[in-house]
Amino acid sequence: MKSFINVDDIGRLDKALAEAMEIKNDRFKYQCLGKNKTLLMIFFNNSLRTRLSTQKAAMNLGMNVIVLDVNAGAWKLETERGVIMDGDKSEHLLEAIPVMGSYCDIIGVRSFAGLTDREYDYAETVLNQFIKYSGRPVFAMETATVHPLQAFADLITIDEYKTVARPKVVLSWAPHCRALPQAVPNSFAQWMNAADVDFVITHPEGYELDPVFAGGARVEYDQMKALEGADFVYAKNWSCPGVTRPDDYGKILSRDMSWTIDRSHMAVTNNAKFMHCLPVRRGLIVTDDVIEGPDSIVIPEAANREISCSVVIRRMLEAM
Ligand code: AN0
Ligand code: CP
Repeated sequence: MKSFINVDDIGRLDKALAEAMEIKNDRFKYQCLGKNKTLLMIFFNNSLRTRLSTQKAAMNLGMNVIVLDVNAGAWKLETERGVIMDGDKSEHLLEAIPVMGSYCDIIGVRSFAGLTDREYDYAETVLNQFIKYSGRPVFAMETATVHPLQAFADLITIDEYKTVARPKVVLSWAPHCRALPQAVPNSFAQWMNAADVDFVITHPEGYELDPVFAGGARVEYDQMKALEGADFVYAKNWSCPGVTRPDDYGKILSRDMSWTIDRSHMAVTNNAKFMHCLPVRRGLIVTDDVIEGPDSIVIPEAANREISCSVVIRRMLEAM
């Protein structure tokens, strides 16, 4: 595997899930595979889970790991071409990328959407420059439009916790005080569309996800109706994807607190499990009692990030 961005990159999901279980049962089974190989993780944005789980996965596979927080000590990087660099940015990404590639064997990139220029974000400009100029296999650790390590971990978690062969999975928008990217819901929709589940998305008008990711999924604008009989409730906020309202790309369109997942929402489900990628703001996305309740699986969900990442890095190492 040369890059890990979309669900297609992982191939058959049943095979990927079997590999995930194999690694979960013996995390150090392939600890010789990464000997003398180096993973470089590059963060343009904050992280807790991705940083720790990716490092752990690489260490399980015997790799060395280097982490670069671009905003904490590195030269400020220019990402646009054709600019006169007389501002605060000392180095261009187009030199920095091949230099970084020369010190490692695999690169993970976290680079969120700027949420001001839809075309720039949805072209995955930064990620594609890493793919083009690093000379290394590259995986997304949440980029402008995707978070595949999260979606894969979510799929593993749903597979572990499902009580029926084809569970009903509901992705529900929920309110938030800041404009957030669409990467998590995009990837979750893409992976759920590929998985054997009954998938429904619910959100207020204007929050329609890009059909490249969500195409084919059922959208139900009545949140309570969508949640009826759900086996999994996957809550997430995202800002306007600019699909039905191009001028509002990246904006907050609704602060409707009736969308916050509380006990009354969970009551209409089929004893659904509650999921969220974390970090989550209580009182906005979900109430304390729901996230602390017996049906909340956010912690095992986060723990599965180590597993999804192990499968991905293992595949990349084996392809070298
Ligand atoms: C990010 C987001 O919504 O994309 C990261 C989630 C994994 N969340 C925040 O910025 C709070
Ligand atoms: N879920 C997730 O990617 O969390 P972090 O932003 O903490 O890495």
